[in-house]
Amino acid sequence: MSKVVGIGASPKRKEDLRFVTGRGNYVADIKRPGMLFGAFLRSPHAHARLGAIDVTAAGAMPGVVAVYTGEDLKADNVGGLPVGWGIHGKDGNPMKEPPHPPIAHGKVRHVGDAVAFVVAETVEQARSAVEAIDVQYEILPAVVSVVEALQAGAPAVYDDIPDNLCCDWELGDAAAVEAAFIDAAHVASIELVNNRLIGNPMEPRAAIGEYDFATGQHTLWTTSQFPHVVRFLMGEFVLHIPQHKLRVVAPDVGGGFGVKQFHYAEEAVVTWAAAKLGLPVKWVCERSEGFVSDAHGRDHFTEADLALDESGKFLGLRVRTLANMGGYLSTFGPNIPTNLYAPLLSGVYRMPAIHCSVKVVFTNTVPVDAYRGAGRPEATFVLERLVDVAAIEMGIDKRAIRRRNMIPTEAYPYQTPVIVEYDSGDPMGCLDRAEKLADVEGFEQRRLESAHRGKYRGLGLSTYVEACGLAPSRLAGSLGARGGLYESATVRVHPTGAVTVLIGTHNHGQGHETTFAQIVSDRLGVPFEDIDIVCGDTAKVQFGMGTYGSRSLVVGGAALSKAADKVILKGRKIAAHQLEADLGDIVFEAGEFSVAGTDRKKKFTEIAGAAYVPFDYPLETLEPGLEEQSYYDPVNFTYPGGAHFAEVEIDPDTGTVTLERYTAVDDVGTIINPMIVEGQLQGGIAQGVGQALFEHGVYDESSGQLLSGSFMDYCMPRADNFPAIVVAPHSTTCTHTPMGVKGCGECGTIGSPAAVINAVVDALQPLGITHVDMPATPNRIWNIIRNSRAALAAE
Ligand code: MCN
Repeated sequence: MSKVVGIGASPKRKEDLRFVTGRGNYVADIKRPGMLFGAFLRSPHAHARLGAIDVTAAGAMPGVVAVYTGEDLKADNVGGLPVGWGIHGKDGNPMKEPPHPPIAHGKVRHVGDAVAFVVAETVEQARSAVEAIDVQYEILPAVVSVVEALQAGAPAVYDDIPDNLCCDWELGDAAAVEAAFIDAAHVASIELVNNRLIGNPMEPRAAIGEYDFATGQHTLWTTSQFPHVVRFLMGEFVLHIPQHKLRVVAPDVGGGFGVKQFHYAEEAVVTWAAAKLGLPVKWVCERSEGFVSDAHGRDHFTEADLALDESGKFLGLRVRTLANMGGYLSTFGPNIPTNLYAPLLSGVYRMPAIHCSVKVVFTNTVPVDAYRGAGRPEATFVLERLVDVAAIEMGIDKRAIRRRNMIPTEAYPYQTPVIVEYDSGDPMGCLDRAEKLADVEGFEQRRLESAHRGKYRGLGLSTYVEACGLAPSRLAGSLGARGGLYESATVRVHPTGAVTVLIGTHNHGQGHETTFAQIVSDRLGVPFEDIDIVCGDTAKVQFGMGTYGSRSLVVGGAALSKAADKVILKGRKIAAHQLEADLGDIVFEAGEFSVAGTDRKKKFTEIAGAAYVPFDYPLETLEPGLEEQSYYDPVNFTYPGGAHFAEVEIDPDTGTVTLERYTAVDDVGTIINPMIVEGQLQGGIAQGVGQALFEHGVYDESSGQLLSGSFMDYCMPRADNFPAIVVAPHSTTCTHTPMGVKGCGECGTIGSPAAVINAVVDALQPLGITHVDMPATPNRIWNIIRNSRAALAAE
């Protein structure tokens, strides 16, 4: 039976029936009449000058329709891939922004850089022909590490940027921080690596281009988190197609995790080639190809110092980070290690002074951009590792030092020294609840039991705060964004009262079809089954900014809520006319418009019908129809936060770290769907644990080859790596979002890496260890144990 399903309920996800019954519609599933298939030749070298490219043999192979190189695109005036965010250095100069051709010309800058594109009748023919292209490479020395790239004499990724420095950026008050360090009773220091990650969503990227000569209309089907932004960037800057002549469709997308949040070369190449050939052209990424062509994440080297007084109170934080951008600037690359990183360094603490400098650096690696959490896990990792180091060095309990510095809930709104003002939160409450759920009291007993079996056991804690819900446009603009960051929603009420929502966000696993339907059901009293959520097609949906930065609910949901408000207001006007009452006397509740204090009422369905059959209708003052639209630009970020405990056991004989327990208490504001939020948190935690224990994008230092370029070498976490994860809410209400909601999509990845590594270090603390870099693989841990035992024996 159809019924209203409101906020706070956990119905089954609307979208899951088609997924679990194999009826999803992914780009790879789409077939167009006469469709051709494309394959890319990708550079096997990390850094090389391109000489002659002989495509004669490839072009003559069976089924081959065309072979294109970077020179062909250049000759046709195809532009470079634009960057969506421009930052400025501490000297006031803009970042270096070299061109990023969709297919390389002149030079290749990383293994996997596109060199040519073959179009053939079958994908096998296209792939065979790729092998027959003869390229003259003049191999150049490559540099893959950020530290090396800044050394004098390092190979220059760009001839005109000899120091490889894209931007030398800073935030905060350097003088205040220096003064804090002069007064400090103790300074804790750390040097750490935030390891490179490769997203690997379950569905690899794919794109189909099509051109209709009759209408001059181009269509791109793509695995994207933000089809409207792709339409804008590709149409305006790369292919010079007017917006109304370009349709971008992102149908079902099998996970993005940030990786599908950029405008990629392949999208432009298939769209361009389809128009050249007059036939649709499809490209589907192979898994191994994805390893060297999907944007990577993280890859920082950081030195940081924390100044404390004798009681363990924080006085100041100094952070120096080198951030790897790879061989080209990806769409949001420069924004991630700067604006999404430094403003989060205060965490949930009163930190009187912060200064963060970030050198953003080119190397001969795959471009680096946002990956779930994007900058915020990196900031949390620096801070929460440093707090543990300070606690160990000063002999203060790790929970006590945090409590001593936490922002009390009554101090909100809280202005940090690094731009952001937290509107609400209760970090102490989160920690209290997490401590209980994690049975911290029982830990000592569990440690003894592990020791009894010859194992080391450790307990790690990380608190965190996140800025999400990107973003207040004006603030983002002042920080270098090259576009607004509002969101849009249309509520289309049909004559029967059923509703179609057109929303500018994109659902690729987060359950929007369910949670957004819950919002509408709750607000309009419309049965859950009678509501459809439509996204991902620029021909259907008004301009929207898409899904990333855990923005869909707090920005998109807010637009939806406001559009629903407008529907209610119009409905009240119709009801006032029909019930012959003043507008002020009409109340809307539980799907009914009634005259306050009377039993005179009209159902939502009756009003919807009247809007489209306006016989008894105030036509003099009101247009027929019931469809409302809203664009919502947030006034601030939302600031979810929480406390995560990880408990690990280490086998000293093998170095294997086993995650024994994981407890997360998170403040995500009002919760629309508890089941979906729990799933988001669990998924995020699994990804964060993956970073902490398993995953690492490793490059060979001299050749620039990606050594972990397949699932044989890149270790994704698996279900049997996890205990049952305990997730519990501790919510405070966001003061500025319409429903009091905060984002939740990235929280798990933010708290977990530091919690796990803090647990690993805790287990190894008796050996004198104060830091372990990620990932804490058996090899790394075994070596640490062996070396520290040897050092202890030598003392
Ligand atoms: N939600 C809720 N109550 C809250 C907060 C959120 O019920 N207080 C619900 C939302 O309505 C939505 C889901 O939880 O259904 C996530 O909401 P939100 O925090 O708004 O995040 P987004 O929907 O914007 O998703 C983006 C975020 C990011 S940035 C990455 S990366 C990520 C993630 O979500 N990628 C994912 N979660 C993912 N989950 C899956 N399955 N696949 C991905 O690629």
